[in-house]
Amino acid sequence: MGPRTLDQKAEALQQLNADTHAMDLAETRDWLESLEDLLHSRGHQRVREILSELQIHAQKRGVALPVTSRTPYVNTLLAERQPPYPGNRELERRIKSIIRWNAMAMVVKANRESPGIGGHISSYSSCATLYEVGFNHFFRGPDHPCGGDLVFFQGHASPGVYSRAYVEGRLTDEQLHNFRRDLAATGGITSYPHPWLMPDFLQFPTGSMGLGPIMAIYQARFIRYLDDRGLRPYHGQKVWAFLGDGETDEPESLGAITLASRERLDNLIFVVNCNLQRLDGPVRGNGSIVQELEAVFRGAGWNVIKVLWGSDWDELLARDEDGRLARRMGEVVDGEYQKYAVEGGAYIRRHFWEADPKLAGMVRHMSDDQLWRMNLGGHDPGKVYAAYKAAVECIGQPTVILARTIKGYGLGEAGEGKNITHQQKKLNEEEMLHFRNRFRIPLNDDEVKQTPFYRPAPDSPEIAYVHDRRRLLGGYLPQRRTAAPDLPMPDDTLWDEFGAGSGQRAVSTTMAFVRVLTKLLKDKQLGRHIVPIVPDEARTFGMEALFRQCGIYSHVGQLYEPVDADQLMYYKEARDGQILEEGINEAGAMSSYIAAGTAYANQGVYTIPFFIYYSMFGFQRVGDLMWASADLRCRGFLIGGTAGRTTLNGEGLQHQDGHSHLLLLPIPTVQAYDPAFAYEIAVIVREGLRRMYVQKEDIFYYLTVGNENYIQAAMPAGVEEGILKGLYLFRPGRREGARLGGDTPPRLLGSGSILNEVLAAQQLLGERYGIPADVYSVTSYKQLHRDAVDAERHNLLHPDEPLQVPYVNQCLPSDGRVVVAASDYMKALPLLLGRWFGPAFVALGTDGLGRSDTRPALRDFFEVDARHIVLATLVAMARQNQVPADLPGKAIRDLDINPDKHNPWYV
Ligand SMILES: Cc1ncc(C[n+]2csc(CCOP(=O)(O)OP(=O)(O)O)c2C)c(N)n1
Ligand SMILES: [Mg+2]
Repeated sequence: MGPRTLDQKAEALQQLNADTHAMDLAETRDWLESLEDLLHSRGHQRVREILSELQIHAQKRGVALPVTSRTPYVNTLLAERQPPYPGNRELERRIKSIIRWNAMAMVVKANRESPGIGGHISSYSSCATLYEVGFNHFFRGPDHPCGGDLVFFQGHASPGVYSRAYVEGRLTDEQLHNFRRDLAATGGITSYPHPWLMPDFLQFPTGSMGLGPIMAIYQARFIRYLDDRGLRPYHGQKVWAFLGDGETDEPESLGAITLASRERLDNLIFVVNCNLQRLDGPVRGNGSIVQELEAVFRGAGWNVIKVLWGSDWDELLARDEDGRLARRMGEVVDGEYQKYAVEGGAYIRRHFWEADPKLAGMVRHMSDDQLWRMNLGGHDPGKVYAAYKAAVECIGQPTVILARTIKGYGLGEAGEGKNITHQQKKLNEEEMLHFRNRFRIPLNDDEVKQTPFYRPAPDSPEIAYVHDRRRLLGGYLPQRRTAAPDLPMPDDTLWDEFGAGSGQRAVSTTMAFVRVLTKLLKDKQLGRHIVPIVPDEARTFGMEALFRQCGIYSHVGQLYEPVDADQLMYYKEARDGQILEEGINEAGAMSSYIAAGTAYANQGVYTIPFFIYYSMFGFQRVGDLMWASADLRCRGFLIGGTAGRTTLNGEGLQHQDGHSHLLLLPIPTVQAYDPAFAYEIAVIVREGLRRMYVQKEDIFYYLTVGNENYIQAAMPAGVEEGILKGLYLFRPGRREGARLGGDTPPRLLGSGSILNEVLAAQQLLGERYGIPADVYSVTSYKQLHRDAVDAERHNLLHPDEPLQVPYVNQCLPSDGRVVVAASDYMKALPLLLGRWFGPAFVALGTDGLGRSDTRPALRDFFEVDARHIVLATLVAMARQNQVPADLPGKAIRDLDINPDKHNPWYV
């Protein structure tokens, strides 16, 4: 008989559920016991194999398994396997406290004396242990037999780095006192790491977030490249990148992590300081940044080590047999964790532990204060040491350490864990006393008011320990050294062919450049130091012959037979390949360029990068990396291919670069050129090699090259200096037989392939109007502009001395002759020199969004073709009364120009 009432039915159902539940539990227990047996008898590897088999089987039977690359919210490394700590914990704690004090004092003092000068206290406060364990036990200095590690410190944690150097005796009181006062008479130390401002000290500028991580990845890969190519043997040097959890929001931070795992870069270690906060507030208030990053990195194939809980938690976690505590840890969102740091023990008990009576029971014996003080993994040297040790011992994978910390650790009321903490720059007296007490700094109350820097006596155990540790590890860090063996320059004959011109053959400047590069690569001595870098554009630039000649770098060689193996120019990958083919990835390619261009400082060897890319996707796309390369004192050649808004014709729109020469203007170290002919390229590259690798100037070169084929002229005599300075007379107009303007021949200026339009205009002016015009090639507006403003500045500051005449006016005196400049870049580029070109000056350029069409149509549209150059010349001459006033009007009809045509500036 079945149950009759509703109550009875419910009761029966409950009983059934209870039975099923009990069965489930028993079954789960059985499985777990089997697993335990297996683990015991056969070990980890066998357990992994069985689980993998089970997974495959379940999948075959159609059981959808959740795909997850997250593990529970606990430490990755087991407490019972934690290695013993090799250092003196008590001494290290005292040293770290002193470093914390000075880092804080540096910022507080600076802001007391110069309100608004800025600086950061809370970031270093959170990562002090992460740095100190590294300094005491891991970071190898430059004298280590394995070569010094390269450490990318978080830019705004620099007070901590300075403070350690102060304790080491490498920085003075005075320098600390002048933190963020670069211009102080007695010398200061700079806000963010900067190799120009502290050239013997700082290696990597990390002030712009996201660039450190991506540069670190390519740096680690470049170390492999140098080894594989026999340029510098690898002895275990590591690249450490410290970054903030907020910093991982930047696409550059995570955008290249798959390269690191694909290339098995076990010489790379990321340490993400997961203090759960960025500038404004929580990084993932409603989620978990640690879990998110774990999934991302694990999915990308990295070795992920979570360092979340300090040893205070070990015992509780060991008692957590049913995984309740771990589950609870994983439930709490970051915004709530942040609140625990601020609110204290009673709050933690109520909101964390009492969410589950069994958990509440686990900590009943503990006081609120004890609950609050339970340390996090990133503040526990034992946990951090274990993670670093596992990271440096990891083989075949890069490692990321996700370490939980508290932002503003130790600041107490002044900002520990608070949303305002990032901006905290001042501490009042009470807060300072609290800091002193918390870190037991041996200063009395009166001294604290003065906030002195504190360094124990040279013979103190602390100072002895600091020096001992660094001695064992191979010297102090950070440190920047620039000793590299000199490079042999190619024989002068290498350049000869470029002066001869191309005869009857139409050739583009891109082809000419590739020829220069090919010859350099073949040079017996210099060739191997050259690093060609392309972001999937080698064929675009006609460089495919280099694939075979030099090989494409691949650490594993070529594991397949390429489809074009039977052809001469097949796609050859090789372990000693020279070309870095970075894929469609300008940011990565630029990071490789930086690694190669700074190898003289970071690897003790000169390598010469030639990074060739679509010019549109350079300064515009990865401009901040280009700025960073200047900060880094990087040397090398950037080659902007398919340049010029009308020279790259059909491609149109987002590909057409009419402004890269403007975008680079702010970068002081770039020498920029828009060459028209092969010989100009040869002269510029040759000089670049000389200045960067013989004279050792920390500059770099940018050359735009075009894909328009035309006859490459032979080099006129004596123009080298002009090419380098930015301007020279290429073809004077024929004065004899002139009908107009014979006394005041106009000057026509052209650059890149637009020089051909200028030459055509010269011819038209002569043939149709009897006007002799002189044609100048402007190879660089930037060089001319800098020279002119330098002269102007000199004249301003030295009013009693004879006037310096800028180079542009030495060539083109302001004598009333008309100057018309035509460029394939925006008018603003020639207009830079407007003041020096005099009143009769007209700039023609390619302003506006691109269009796809033929070159003649585009040059008409943008008004930079020969006809428009002629018209501009006539108009300017008419204004100067050098030709009849009605001539321009006639010319408009003659030249078939529509005066009411669309203004290309507007779409
Ligand atoms: C590209 C860039 N954008 C913004 C900033 C300004 N900034 C400096 S520190 C910071 C917050 C950093 O947070 P996080 O990375 O979590 O570091 P934490 O200080 O918490 O360790 C911001 C937004 C910058 N330096 N670079
Ligand atoms: Mg942060």
